[in-house]
Amino acid sequence: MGSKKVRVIAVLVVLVFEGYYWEKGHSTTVTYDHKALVIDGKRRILQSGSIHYPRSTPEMWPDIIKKSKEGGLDVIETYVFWNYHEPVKGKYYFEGRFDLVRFVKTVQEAGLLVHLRIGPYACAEWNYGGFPVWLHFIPGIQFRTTNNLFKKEMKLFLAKIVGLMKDENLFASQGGPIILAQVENEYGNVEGSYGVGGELYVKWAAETAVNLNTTVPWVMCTQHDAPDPIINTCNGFYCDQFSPNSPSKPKMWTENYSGWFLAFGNAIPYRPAEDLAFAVARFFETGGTFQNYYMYFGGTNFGRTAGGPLVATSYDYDAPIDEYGYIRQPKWSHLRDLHKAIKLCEEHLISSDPIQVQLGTNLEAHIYSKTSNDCVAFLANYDSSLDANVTFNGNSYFLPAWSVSILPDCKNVIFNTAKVVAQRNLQVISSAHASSANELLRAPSAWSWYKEKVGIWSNNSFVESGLLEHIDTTKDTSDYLWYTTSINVEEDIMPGKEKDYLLHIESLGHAALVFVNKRLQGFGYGNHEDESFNLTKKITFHHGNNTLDILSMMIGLQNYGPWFDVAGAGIYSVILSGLMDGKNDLSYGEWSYQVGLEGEYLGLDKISLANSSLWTQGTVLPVNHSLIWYKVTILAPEGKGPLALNLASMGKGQAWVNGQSIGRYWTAYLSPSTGCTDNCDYRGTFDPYKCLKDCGQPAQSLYHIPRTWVHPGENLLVLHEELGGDPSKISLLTRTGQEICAHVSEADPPPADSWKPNQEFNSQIPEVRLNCEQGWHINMINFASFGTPRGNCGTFSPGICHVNVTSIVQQACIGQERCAIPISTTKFGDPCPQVLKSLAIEALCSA
Ligand SMILES: *[C@@H]1O[C@H](CO)[C@@H](O)[C@H](O)[C@H]1NC(C)=O
Ligand SMILES: *[C@@H]1O[C@H](CO)[C@@H](O)[C@H](O)[C@H]1NC(C)=O
Ligand SMILES: *[C@@H]1O[C@H](CO)[C@@H](O)[C@H](O)[C@H]1NC(C)=O
Ligand SMILES: *[C@@H]1O[C@H](CO)[C@@H](O)[C@H](O)[C@H]1NC(C)=O
Ligand SMILES: *[C@@H]1O[C@H](CO)[C@@H](O)[C@H](O)[C@H]1NC(C)=O
Ligand SMILES: *[C@@H]1O[C@H](CO)[C@@H](O)[C@H](O)[C@H]1NC(C)=O
Ligand SMILES: *[C@@H]1O[C@H](CO)[C@@H](O)[C@H](O)[C@H]1NC(C)=O
Ligand SMILES: *[C@@H]1O[C@H](CO)[C@@H](O)[C@H](O)[C@H]1NC(C)=O
Ligand SMILES: CC(=O)N[C@H]1CO[C@H](CO)[C@@H](O)[C@@H]1O
Repeated sequence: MGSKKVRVIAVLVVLVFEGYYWEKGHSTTVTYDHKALVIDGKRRILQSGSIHYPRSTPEMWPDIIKKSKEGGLDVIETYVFWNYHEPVKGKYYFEGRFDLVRFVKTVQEAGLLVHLRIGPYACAEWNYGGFPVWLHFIPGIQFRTTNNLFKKEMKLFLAKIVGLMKDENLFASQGGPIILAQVENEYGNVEGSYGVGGELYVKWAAETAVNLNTTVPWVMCTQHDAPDPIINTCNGFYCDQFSPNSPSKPKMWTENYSGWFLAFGNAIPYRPAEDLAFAVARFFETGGTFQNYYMYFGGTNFGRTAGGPLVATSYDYDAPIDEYGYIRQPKWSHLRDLHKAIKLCEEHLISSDPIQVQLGTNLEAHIYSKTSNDCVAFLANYDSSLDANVTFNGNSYFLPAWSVSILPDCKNVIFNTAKVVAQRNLQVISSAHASSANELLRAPSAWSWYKEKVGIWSNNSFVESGLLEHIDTTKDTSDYLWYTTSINVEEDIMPGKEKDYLLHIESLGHAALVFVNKRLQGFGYGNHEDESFNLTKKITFHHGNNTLDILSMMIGLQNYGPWFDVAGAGIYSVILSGLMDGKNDLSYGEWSYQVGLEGEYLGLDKISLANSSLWTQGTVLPVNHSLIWYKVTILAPEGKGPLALNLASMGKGQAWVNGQSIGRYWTAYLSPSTGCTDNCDYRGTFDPYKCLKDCGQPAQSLYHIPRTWVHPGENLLVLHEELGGDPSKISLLTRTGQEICAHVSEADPPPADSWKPNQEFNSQIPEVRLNCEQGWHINMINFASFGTPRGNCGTFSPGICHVNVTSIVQQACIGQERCAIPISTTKFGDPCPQVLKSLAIEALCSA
C-alpha cells in the first residue's frame, strides 16, 4: 500500500523538476495521510459541493460558483458525462454546457478547488448513468465488470479526460485547481451482483486510474474494498459512523445529500437545514475532514439528459442554491455559518484525534486539543426527541434534540445546528413583467400547430414478427417507438356492425399511448419506483380491417442498479379477448415499427422551420389534442434574471425555446394526495420519503429557461404535447422580488466572524443579517419589532413587549443589498427589562 503512494509522489516530483508544468500557476502537491488531504504539506479541512456543469449554462457558472464560495465551500465537485462528451464512438464534444475545461477554469478563477469524478459511470439521475448508448451495442460487451471490451473503452475515456486536463494544466501539480479524482462510482452497492468479475474489475479500475499519473489522489466512493492507494469514501445522509478501509486513509464523505431528486408523479422531497447541518457537524465532530454536498446546486435536466425512469426535468435537489441559481434560505446561510464555525476549529481538527466523552444518554462531546488548555469541542445531542442540559468543562449548556454545538475554545458556543438565525425566504414575487409576453401567449390566434400522424409516417418503417424491445430498436435516438398492426375481424362482425373487445397490453415501461383506428383509446404509464405497467381497455372494432397503433415512450434511461444497462423497455405483450376464433395473442404476430415521431423528423422544434408552411394557423386553437405540436412567438420579459414557463395547463411532452430543449414536462401526472408534511420535524434519521411537499400536485409545473437562451424581442417557443393541453393558458414568469425575514434572540450566538480567540465572545452581540440576491435591494420593511414578537416568519405580530423599530431598520437597510442590525437595547431602548427579547424583521427585496 505504502509503496504505491510513494510512487505517486515520486512521479509528481519528476514532473515538477522537468519544468514542463512551470509556465502556469503555482504548482501544488496533494497527498493524504490518516487524518486529511495534505495540500502543500498541510492537512486541510475541506467543504465541497457538487455542481454538474451541463445542468446550467456557462453564463450561469461564475455566479453559482461565487455563491458557493461565499457559502463557505473550498471545493467544487462534478461528474464527467461520457455520453455527451463522446456521442459517437471516437468523436468528442466539449462545447457549450459541455465545456468541461471552461467549467474547471471558471472554478479556478473563483479561487476554488476541483474534485473531478471521472467515473466514467456517473449515476446522477443522468440518462443511462452517463454511459453512451453505443457502448451497449458493442457485441459481447458487459458493463462495469471484468470484460475486455468494456475495459478498453473505459480506459480510453479515462485517459482522454485526464489528457485533456493535463493539456490545459488543470491538475494541482501543474498549477491547476484539481486536487482529487474519482474512478468508478458507488460500485460497492452493486459489486455483489457481479461476482468475482466485480472484485477483479475494482482492482483493474484502481490500477488503471493510478497509472494515469494524475499526481492527485484518487477516491472510490462506497467501495469498502478500494485497493491502496485509492481512498474509499462514504456516500449517505450521515457518515459520522464511517471509517475508511485502512488506518492510513482519511475519513471523507463524497455525497452528503442536501435533499433528494424529484421524479414525475412524486411529491417534492426536501431536507431541513437543521438536519443537514447536524449531519455535517457530526461528521467533522467524529474525525471527518472532507465533506461534499450532493448537490450544492442541482440545476436542470435540459433536453433528454434526465435519467430514469421518470426523473423530472428540475434537478433542484432542495440544494443551498436553487434550480434557477438563487440562494435558498435558510439552508445556504445556516450552512455558511456552520462552515465558518468549523473553519475556526481547523487547526485543532487537523492536529489531533478527538477524545470522546459521554455526557449522558445520547449525549456526547468530542474534544480536539492542541495543548492541554487549548482545545475545541463539539457537543452533540443525538436523541431524536429529548432536549437536554449538559455540563461540560464546568459550564452548563442547553442542547436541543438532534443538534451539535460548536465551541472553538471549549467554552463559547458559536453555532448550534438546530438554531437557525439565518434569514428565511418567503414568497417569491414573480411577474410576467411580461404583460406583453403573456398577452401574446394567451391569444389563441397567436399560436400555430401541427397535428402528428398516428402510426407509421414514413417509408423507413420496418416489419418484424413479434414485439421488439424498445431501446434496442430506437438506440435512444428518440423517446418514441411506434408499434402498429392491423386486425381483420371480417368473420367476427357483420358488415356495417361494430363489436367490443378487451385489449390487454403489458409494457416494461415507461409510458404508452394506444390508438384504435387512429383514435386515442388509452394512456398507460409507470412510475420511478416501478416503470412497468399494464393497460386494459374495452375497445370497439368495425367489420374488416382495424388498426392498432401503440406509441411506446421512454422518460429517461435507467441510471442505477446492478446490470441497469440491460434493463429493457417497451411493449412485450398484447392480448385481445373476445374474438370468436380464439386467436387472441397478438404478441407474436406481425408488427410494423417506426422509430421517432414525424415532427421530430421534420425538425419542428428548430428555428429554421418557424416560418414553414407545415404549421397551421387559424382562429380555433385545438386544445386537449394528443400528439400535436404548438408554436408561438414570445417576448422576453425585461431584466437579466432567469425565466420560467408555467406549463400547468399542459399534459406531457417537451418544450423548446429558440431551438434549445428546456426538457420534458409532465404536468398531468399528479403526485399521491397523502404523505406530505409542511413542517417536517428535522429530528431523527432522515430518508428521502420523510419530508415531502406538494402532494396531489404535479411534481413540476415551472420549467427553467436560462436567460441567455432568449434575446430581446421575439423568441420562438415550440411545444410537443402528447396527451392534450391548453397552450393559451401557459405563462412566462420571472422573479422581480422576494420577501425575506429573520428572527434573532438576545440569547443567540453572535456571528462566527466576530469571533476572536481569547476574547470575551459573550460580550459580542448577536445581530440580524438581511441579504438580497445580487443586484437587488431592500426597498421595504414590512415588520420590525423588538421585544417578544409572536408568530413565525411571514406571520409576525407584535408581542406584549414591543418597540416598533421600523424606522431604525429602514435607516440601516433601505436601498442596501445587505444589512446587519445588532440586537442592542442601547439602540432600541428596553421595553421590558429582565425579559429575554428578540428582533423580528420582515422585508422586501426587489430588482
Ligand atoms: C505514468 O508514469 C509511469 C512512470 O513514470 C510511466 O511508465 C507511464 O507511461 C506513465 N503513464 C501515462 C499514462 O502517462
Ligand atoms: C435546561 O435548563 C433551563 C434553565 O435552567 C431550563 O429552563 C430547562 O427546562 C432545562 N431543559 C431541560 C431539557 O432540562
Ligand atoms: C423515402 O422517403 C424519402 C422522403 O420522403 C425519399 O426521399 C426516399 O426516396 C424514400 N425512400 C424509399 C426507399 O422509398
Ligand atoms: C401485468 O400483468 C401481468 C400478468 O397479467 C402481471 O404478472 C404483472 O404483474 C402486471 N404488471 C403490473 C405492473 O401490474
Ligand atoms: C387488411 O389489412 C391487410 C394487412 O395490412 C391487407 O393486406 C388487406 O388488404 C386489408 N384488407 C382490406 C379489406 O382492407
Ligand atoms: C420568419 O418570419 C419573420 C417575419 O417575416 C422573420 O422576421 C424571421 O426572420 C423569419 N424566420 C426565419 C427562421 O426565417
Ligand atoms: C380531454 O380529452 C380526454 C379524452 O379525449 C377527455 O377524457 C378529457 O375529459 C378531456 N379534457 C378536457 C379538459 O377537455
Ligand atoms: C411601525 O411604525 C411604522 C412607521 O415607522 C408604521 O408604518 C407601522 O405600522 C408600525 N408597525 C406597528 C406594528 O406598529
Ligand atoms: C452509502 C449510502 O449510505 N448510500 C445510501 C444513499 O442513499 C440511498 C437512498 O436513500 C441509499 O439507498 C443508499 O444506501
